[in-house]
Amino acid sequence: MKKLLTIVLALMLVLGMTVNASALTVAFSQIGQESDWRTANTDDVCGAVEAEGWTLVYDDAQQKQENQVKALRNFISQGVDYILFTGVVSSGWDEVLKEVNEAEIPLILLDRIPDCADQIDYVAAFGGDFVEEGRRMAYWTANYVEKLGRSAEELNVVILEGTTGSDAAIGRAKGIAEVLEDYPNLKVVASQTGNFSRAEAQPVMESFLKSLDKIDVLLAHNDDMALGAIEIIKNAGLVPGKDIIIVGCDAPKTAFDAILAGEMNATIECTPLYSRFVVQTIKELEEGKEFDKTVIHPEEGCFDAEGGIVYSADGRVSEKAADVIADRKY
Ligand code: GYE
Repeated sequence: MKKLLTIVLALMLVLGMTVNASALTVAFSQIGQESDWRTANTDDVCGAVEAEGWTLVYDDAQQKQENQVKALRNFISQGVDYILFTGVVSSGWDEVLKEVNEAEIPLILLDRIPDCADQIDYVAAFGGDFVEEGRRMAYWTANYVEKLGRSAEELNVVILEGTTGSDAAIGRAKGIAEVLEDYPNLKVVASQTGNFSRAEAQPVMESFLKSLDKIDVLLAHNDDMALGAIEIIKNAGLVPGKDIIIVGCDAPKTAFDAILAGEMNATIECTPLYSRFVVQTIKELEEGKEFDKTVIHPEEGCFDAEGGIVYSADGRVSEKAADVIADRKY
C-alpha cells in the first residue's frame, strides 16, 4: 500500500511538472530561410523549445519586415509567454517592440539586434559580434597574404554584402573597412549585396568578373554567398581558393567541405546555435532570475586549411578545418 502511494505521488509529481512546463508558449519570429546558418538556427531553437515540452509558435517572415511586424502583433494577441525575435533589418522596430513591452511579454533578442534595443525592454539578448567578425575576415586575409609573400602586391578585393540594412551586414562591412584601412595594398574595387543567399550572390559575382580585369580576393559576408560565387568562378575558368582568395563567415559544415576541397580559404565563425542560451534563460526567468540588459556574444573561432593564421587584433590563431569538421554541429 505504501509502495503504491509512493508510485502515485511520484507520478503526480512528474505529471504536475510536465503540465507546468508545457503550459509555456514560446513564439519565435524568424527572418526566413536564406542560408545554411538560418536553417541551422531555426532547427536548433525550435527543436530545443519543443524538446522542453513547451508550445512553439513559429513564424517565417520570408525576409519581409512587414511580415515580422504582423507576426509580433499576432503573438501579442495570442498572449504567448515569451517572444524570441531577430530582425531582418536593424531599424523600424520601435513601435511594434513597444507594443510587446506594453503587453508585458518577456522579449528575448537573438542574432540581429534591433537598433532601438536601448529604448525598449528586453529580458536577455544573444547575438553575433558582427563588427568583430568583419575585422576578423580582413585580419585573416591580410595575414594570409603576408604568408603567401604577397604583401607588397596591390590586390583587388571584391565584397559580397549581406542583406542591406541588416545588423549583420552593416557590422561586417564596418569591421572589414576598419581593418583594411591599415592594409592599403588590399584595395576594395567592388562591393554589392548578395542578400546572404547563394542564388542571389551568383549574378553579382558574375558581374564582378565581367566588369573587373583582376580579382584577387573575395570577402563574402556569409559562406552561402562564397559557395555560390565559387561555382561562378569555376565557370569563368578560374581556380577558386588559388586565383581568388575566398573568405566567408558563419562556418557551417558546407564551408568546411569547400576548405577541405581547396576551393575556399577561410571562414570566420558565427554560431547559429542559440538554443542553449534560450532554454536556460527561460528556465531561469521562470525561477525569477533577472538578467542585465546587455547583448551577450558567444565565443567564436576561425577555420582554414592549414591553421596558424592570426585572425584578430588580440592574436587569436586559426584552427585547421580538417581537425574539427567531425564535431561540427551545423
Ligand atoms: O551570417 C547569415 C544569415 O544574422 C548572423 O544571417 C546572421 C546572418 C548569417 O543568413 O548567413
